[in-house]
Amino acid sequence: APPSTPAEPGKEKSNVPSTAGYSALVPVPVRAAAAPGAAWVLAPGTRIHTAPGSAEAAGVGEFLAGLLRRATGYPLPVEASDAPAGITLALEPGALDHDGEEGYRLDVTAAGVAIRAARPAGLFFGVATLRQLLPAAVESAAGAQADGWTVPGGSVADRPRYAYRGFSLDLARHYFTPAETRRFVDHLARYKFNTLHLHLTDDQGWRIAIDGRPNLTGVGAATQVGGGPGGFWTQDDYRAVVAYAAERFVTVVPEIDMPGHTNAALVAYPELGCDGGTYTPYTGVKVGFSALCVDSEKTYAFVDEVVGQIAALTPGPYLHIGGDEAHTLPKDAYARFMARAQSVVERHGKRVMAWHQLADAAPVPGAVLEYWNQSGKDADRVAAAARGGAKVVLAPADHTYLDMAYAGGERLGLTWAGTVDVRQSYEWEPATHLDGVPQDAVLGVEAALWGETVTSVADAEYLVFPRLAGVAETAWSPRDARDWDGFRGRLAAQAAYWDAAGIGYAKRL
Ligand code: TNX
Repeated sequence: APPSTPAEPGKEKSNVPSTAGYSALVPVPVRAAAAPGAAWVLAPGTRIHTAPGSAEAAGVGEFLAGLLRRATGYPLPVEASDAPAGITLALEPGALDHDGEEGYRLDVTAAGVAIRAARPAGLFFGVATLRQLLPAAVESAAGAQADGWTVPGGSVADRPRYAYRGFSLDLARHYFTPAETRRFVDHLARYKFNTLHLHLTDDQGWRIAIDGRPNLTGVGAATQVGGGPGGFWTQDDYRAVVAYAAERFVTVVPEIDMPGHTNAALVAYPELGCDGGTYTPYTGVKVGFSALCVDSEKTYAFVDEVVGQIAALTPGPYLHIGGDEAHTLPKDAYARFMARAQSVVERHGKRVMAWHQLADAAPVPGAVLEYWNQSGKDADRVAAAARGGAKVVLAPADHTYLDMAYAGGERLGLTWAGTVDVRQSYEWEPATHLDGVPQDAVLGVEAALWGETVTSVADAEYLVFPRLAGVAETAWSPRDARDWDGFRGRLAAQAAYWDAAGIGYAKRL
């Protein structure tokens, strides 16, 4: 097969493979090697065979078929079968257990494409790799390319470095619909993320319906930054997003931010505050001014109702209770609240996740702290909590806050943690980022898109791409395989896929 070359403008319809190739995969795999001379061609008669007896493997097969049918127009039947076919998705528990829950093997020979894994999640991540070995038109709608669906020969052996690979979307500052949110799930699926953190509530809006609390959505959802109409999800909307994410091996972590960041809830139910009921909708971008009344039982009845319903809607293990920037509360009041809120989460069967300020209270055993500050600030507090058994997800604002502007003087993005260009978002090391945090306490990495300046999907994609790809590699790839010069080249090869998918991205490297 010809060596992989980037797509040339105007050449999209040629038969020359324009895949990123084995040396341009993002995130860079543990091992990948091209087999020069070998190649396989996806053809109108190609079949997809999936591990017999596994509904999940069949689901991965249908996901792949859906994507390929859309681009090629081929029928691509999915059949439960062990027989080698065009594309095989095989489960080999036992033999491949050492690849872990999410690892996979991919082999492309003239006979076909074989993806093998111990678990269905591994098959899905193998499919993500296959997408990057196909011509970029695989990401586009029907009719984009009639033929020439060549996959270069070679093999990949791969598994993630970190178990938690997340992206956080802020629906509260500017509302995103379920359909818009699903589009971000699609982006996560391209880059082997496995967690979608939804910031569902904040001062500017409450975005999820809670039975028995109609004002949360009737009043609390009707605002957003800048004064727009806001919006909210019904519980069915939320369930549908959770299911859509699950089909892509993405777990939803819902966040109900408290005791601060609660102005929208206070406007809806003023009795949740201590100030006797004078709250007005907030559409600015300040933080830290609101708080629930921490010594009122009404507050804990509310927390129990909300956490109980969100827990029941959420199959994933974590429930994020925020806990950031409750600047109006004395430290002991904050700690009292967080102790009770954590016990509510546990009573409803979920594991506590919170921003790293929880380190100032008493994290329950097994709690996950999400570190967000810049330049290692607060490392000592997080390290103490981690030594006490807390786990840590790293979302350092000066690297993985995708709402930080790329550079000075831009319309989009904040700059409180400085500007974050593509290199800055990529070049940092999770294992040693926070002094004193044991390496085995680091559960993973998260990119966060806060919504203060983000008014549309186009705004969001501009901030997210290309930086999301770098966060993906930070979270997935082996430490030794990562380097900026290599990443730059791999990243450049992704642009053709984003163009084909209609993703608006910032043209920066
Ligand atoms: C800080 S970091 C916040 C958010 C803002 C964000 C903007 C953290 C836990 N809280 O409320 O939206 O900065 O970058």
